Amino acid sequence: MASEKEAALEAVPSDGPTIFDKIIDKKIPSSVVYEDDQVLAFRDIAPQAPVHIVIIPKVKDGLTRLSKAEERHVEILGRLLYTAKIVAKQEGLENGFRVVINDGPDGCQSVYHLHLHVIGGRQMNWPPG
Ligand code: TR5
Repeated sequence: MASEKEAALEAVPSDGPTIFDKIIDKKIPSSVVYEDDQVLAFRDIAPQAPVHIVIIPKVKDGLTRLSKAEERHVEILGRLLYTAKIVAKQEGLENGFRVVINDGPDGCQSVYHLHLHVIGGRQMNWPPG
């Protein structure tokens, strides 16, 4: 199986359905940590830290990637970021955490359904790779 980095390098930007649609529809299992009518947060299948959660909008509405965001997306973008705070608190990340959005090939994005990564539970490094 390809590593996540390899998957990202091979991923072709697309507007079509992704694996996240199946996770939203519960057609494939995921470890959900938070859900409301607009967003879903679940544990990353290939965690990069003790805590690694992916937060997605339930309705993609053209938001394949951050660079496709338009004015109409402002509310859901705020909701996603606020959910990062909720999830980090739930996970006990009082000492801090990192929020990441990978955009496009250069950003190492592998799934073309906008998502935030909440990563924590260990000391992060800077700059990122
Ligand atoms: O590389 P980007 O930023 O696009 O992030 C996509 C993330 O989705 C990666 O960190 C993957 O590890 C994660 N991912 C991929 C799959 C998956 C998942 N997280 C939870 N469950 C998953 N399933 C069931 N299938 C995946 N292909």
